[in-house]
Amino acid sequence: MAIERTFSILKPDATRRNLTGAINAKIEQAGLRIIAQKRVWMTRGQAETFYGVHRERPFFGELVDTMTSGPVVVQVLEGDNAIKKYREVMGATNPEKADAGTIRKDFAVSMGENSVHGSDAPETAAIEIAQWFSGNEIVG
Ligand code: 3AN
Repeated sequence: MAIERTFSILKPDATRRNLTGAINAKIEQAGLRIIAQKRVWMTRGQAETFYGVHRERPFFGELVDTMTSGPVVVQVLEGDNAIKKYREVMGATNPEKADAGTIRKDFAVSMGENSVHGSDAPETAAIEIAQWFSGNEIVG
């Protein structure tokens, strides 16, 4: 199996409800290592850049509002097939459709406030990690 890195965000709905530790426990229980982590409050510009692929979607404004409504925790996760594994741990985008035991099933409020983000492919993981971390902040 390939050791991969993925980018994760614990969203404002999660930090607001003091769920950082509970979500990190699920991440670590799945065998993923948190090799970089910091708490930041995104500017609108940072959120618009981060979600640039969704710029034309009807929910873009709501997404940027939500992501800038409070602090987030940005992370780099490492492990075997980390991108796919973290998406399994996260659960479906719509928490009503998420499998039992996933982060979104247990913690998400709605489609917009769905507690976590995880990269969807190696190329996007590399871009997202580079937006938030410099090399010496990642200790694998
Ligand atoms: P995922 O985060 O599961 O990869 P994407 O990439 O389709 O999902 O969507 C990015 C983010 O946009 C989601 N995490 C969610 O917060 C928000 N989002 C997606 N679809 C909707 C929707 N129909 N209404 C509101 N927010 C949405």
